[in-house]
Amino acid sequence: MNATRRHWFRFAGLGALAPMAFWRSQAAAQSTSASPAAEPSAPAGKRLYTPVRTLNGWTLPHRMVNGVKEFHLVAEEIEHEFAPGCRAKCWGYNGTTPGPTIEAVEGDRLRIYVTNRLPEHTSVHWHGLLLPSGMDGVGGLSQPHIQPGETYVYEFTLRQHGTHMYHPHADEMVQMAVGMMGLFIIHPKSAEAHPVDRDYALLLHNWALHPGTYRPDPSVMVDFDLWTMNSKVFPAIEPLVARSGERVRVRIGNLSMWNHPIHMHGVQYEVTGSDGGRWPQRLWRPETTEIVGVGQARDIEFIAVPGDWAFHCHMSHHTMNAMGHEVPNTLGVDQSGVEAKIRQLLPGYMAMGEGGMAEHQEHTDSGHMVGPPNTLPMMMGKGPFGNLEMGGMFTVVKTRDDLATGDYRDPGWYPNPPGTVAHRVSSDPGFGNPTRRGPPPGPPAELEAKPVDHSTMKHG
Ligand SMILES: [Cu+2]
Repeated sequence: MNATRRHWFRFAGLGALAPMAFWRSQAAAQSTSASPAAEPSAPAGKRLYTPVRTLNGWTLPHRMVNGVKEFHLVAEEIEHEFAPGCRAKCWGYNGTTPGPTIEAVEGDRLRIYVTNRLPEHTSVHWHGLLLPSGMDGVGGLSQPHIQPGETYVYEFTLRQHGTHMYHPHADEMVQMAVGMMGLFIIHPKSAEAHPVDRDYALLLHNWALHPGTYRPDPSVMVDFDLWTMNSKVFPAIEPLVARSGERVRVRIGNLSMWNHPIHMHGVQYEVTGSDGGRWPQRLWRPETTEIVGVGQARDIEFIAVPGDWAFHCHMSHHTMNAMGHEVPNTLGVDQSGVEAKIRQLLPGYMAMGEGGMAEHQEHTDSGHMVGPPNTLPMMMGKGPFGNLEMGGMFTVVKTRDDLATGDYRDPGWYPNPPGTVAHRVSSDPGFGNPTRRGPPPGPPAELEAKPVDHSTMKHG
């Protein structure tokens, strides 16, 4: 058997894991969500703070009992949808992953009941909070584990403000890998200087939901295939909506296994806080990308400017959904002679990647590329000008001039003022006289793109 032949078998053996081979697009509609999206009530009269808005998520209601704010978390197995077409059995709190956001004010006395409806023991660690040692939630160290069926109570006074998180400190590798985490936002006890008009919160995570499977794999250490904001992937992540001129804060926590450089287009945001609270203004610094490290929280703030602005992790694989690995690199390889031969071994094989991977979304969206069940295509999402070719940790900041205070509804795509959109001036590859280095370019014919007519393609 020659080397090429072995190459094919290697490809065939990988079967459905090949990145270019087999994904069928499921409904790739922008911004749909099955999770409960509690509407934080608009500030009624004079409020000390703007309630936090957990994208695709919700805030846990509390009740006041003799001056104590009581919350009740239930750790339990849930069914979760990452985006239409991909669901999994996960573990979370009160029906969702991430669990509901706990929101309170510095100085509050809190009583938090935790009921364990999981098949194994758990605990809750209040990540970043200053509290008595016995309330810190490390199973075996600071308290006995909460056994299945049991309810424990935590009680402490909030002595700080900032962006915090909660998660189990019991069988952590498994329990966090399958979704157990939430945000814990504490507002300062007095009104902030430079108050924010919108206060968004995101929790970053990664998942190993192998193609065709239904349970996230907790044993994976680096090679994840779903990269989520609040346990959703693009295009199911809600947009961050704002009115032009509003001050917007985005609180970002990271309980994944990777650091995430969070990049925003259109503004220089300022990094203004963390789980250390809102920093003194002399420590704020302008950035357009901020690494949110594992276990860290970062707050960014900006004054919203009109437009549709990408907001995403800058690790390019973190803005993709499931993909294959260790497959041959076909970039620049003429596959026209081999596709039919490979199909004898692997029915339905499609030669792809010769000129890049952008055509992947065309293949999946047109429906003739069939993938494993319950597995999202690597690239998804439609914009006003075509495919977005994104997945994972990607969403859009949508700023408009005419939104009402507290209106978080998706305003649709940005109506660009006339004359402000990049546009074609030529279809001739030899256009103009650009300064360049290297040998003279080949004749224009070599640069000709080969269009793919997906309406007539038949595969397999
Ligand atoms: Cu990332």
